[in-house]
Amino acid sequence: MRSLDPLDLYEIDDLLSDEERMIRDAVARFVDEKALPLIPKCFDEARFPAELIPEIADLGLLGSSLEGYGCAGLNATSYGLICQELERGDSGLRSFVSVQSSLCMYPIHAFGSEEQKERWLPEMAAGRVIGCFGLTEPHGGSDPSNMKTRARKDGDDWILNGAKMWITNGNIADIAIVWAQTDDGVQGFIVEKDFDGYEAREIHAKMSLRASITSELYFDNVRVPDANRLPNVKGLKGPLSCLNQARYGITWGPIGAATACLKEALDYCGERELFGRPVSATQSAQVKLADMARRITSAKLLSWRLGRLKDEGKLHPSQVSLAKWNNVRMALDIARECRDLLGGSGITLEYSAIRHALNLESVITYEGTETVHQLVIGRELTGHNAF
Ligand code: TGC
Ligand code: FAD
Repeated sequence: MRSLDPLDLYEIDDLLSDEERMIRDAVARFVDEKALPLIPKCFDEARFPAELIPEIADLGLLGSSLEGYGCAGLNATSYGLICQELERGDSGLRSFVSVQSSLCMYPIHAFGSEEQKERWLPEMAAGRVIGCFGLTEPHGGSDPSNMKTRARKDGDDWILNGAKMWITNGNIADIAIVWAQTDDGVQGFIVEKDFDGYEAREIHAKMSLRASITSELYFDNVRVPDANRLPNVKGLKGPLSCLNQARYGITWGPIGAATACLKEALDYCGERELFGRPVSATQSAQVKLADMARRITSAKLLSWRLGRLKDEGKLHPSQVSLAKWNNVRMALDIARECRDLLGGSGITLEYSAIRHALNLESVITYEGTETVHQLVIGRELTGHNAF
């Protein structure tokens, strides 16, 4: 009987096109050769490896699923595989690309004027302009309809006041896509880093996503020209449709983190001999490892199906919620279990399990907490809004 690849028991590789496999393998090489040698030290020092940005851009990973304006125009599965491989390295790398691509370039592409697209997108695809996305506010991110940041019209300009919290890339961003309440509903503004009254303050002492920058943003009477307002969307569906794009990618990312953990646990338990046999020859280790393979396989099939639905233009936000909930929970549980299988070694940065577990504590909270996604599914099933 042929033996199966322990990291792909269902031969899901065969469901991918040659191009999709080629893209995945190129990102995997970058992660193995360039990112992983840096990441544990960056995590230890709480530093984002900004030196990787030019190569991430050269690989075409910024705005990869957008058409035109220097973007690669890849399909949804390819974008997912990019997220998967980056997060096999570290959730912080995937976060950087998610925010730049899905939360900053996507809204300019989908809702911006032609001038805004031409001004910002090629520079962002080249990694020369970095973006951040300001939706969450200090008083409660799950309920963005209670938005207090406000923009009021003043002649041809807007005056922006308020604060945003937990903003990825905040302190390295050249522009912030800021969502603010106006007399006409929620609107999006491109705030440039040197606008008077705008300030980003880095959040320190994080125990999660340490190789990523997280900031607070402050707006004190910031004057924003109307030319920097995204003209083609009003209402919360603007930011929420950006979240749809990013959450789709996030369903794939944790598959990478979980696969890295499973591989590490298989290697470790195969070599570690206790009571006269390898740990991997014990029933309890095998049950744990088998359960990980089962959950990773299911997660891969969910994301693969989502990718095909997305390319067919049939993706529903509730489908994304189900996969974001399932796949992040899967990876968080697996990372914690692998940490345990590694014994004392599992608490150091020499191995990746604890780093992935700590990172995934953020991933399960951002882009809609686990509870938010459960309630989206509950509403889809029952028709009752339980928020
Ligand atoms: P509701 O107020 O009823 O709807 C407002 C309008 O939005 C539309 N809509 C959507 N459109 C596109 N995609 C979606 N997923 C959408 N969900 C809703 C809706 O149709 C409506 O349109 P219209 O035309 O009728 O006005 O909103 P709701 O009741 O559906 O939403 C409630 C809830 C709780 C699900 C929503 O507020 C929510 O998702 N809250 C969580 C907020 C969140 O996820 N924040 C994330 C911030 S960004 C981030 O975390 C980045 S981390 C990045 C990284 O580092 O990787
Ligand atoms: P809250 O909304 O206050 O939630 C607190 C608790 O209440 C949670 O357990 C939640 O599940 C629960 N809860 C909420 N609603 C209900 C309900 N109806 N019933 C029962 N329980 C409920 N945001 C951005 O805009 N841009 C970014 O780039 C960004 N990057 C981030 C990076 C990191 C590292 C982190 C940690 C967060 C980031 N966020 C970003 C913010 C993130 O989206 C929010 O943290 C998230 O939406 C939750 O908001 P909150 O932290 O205010 O928690």
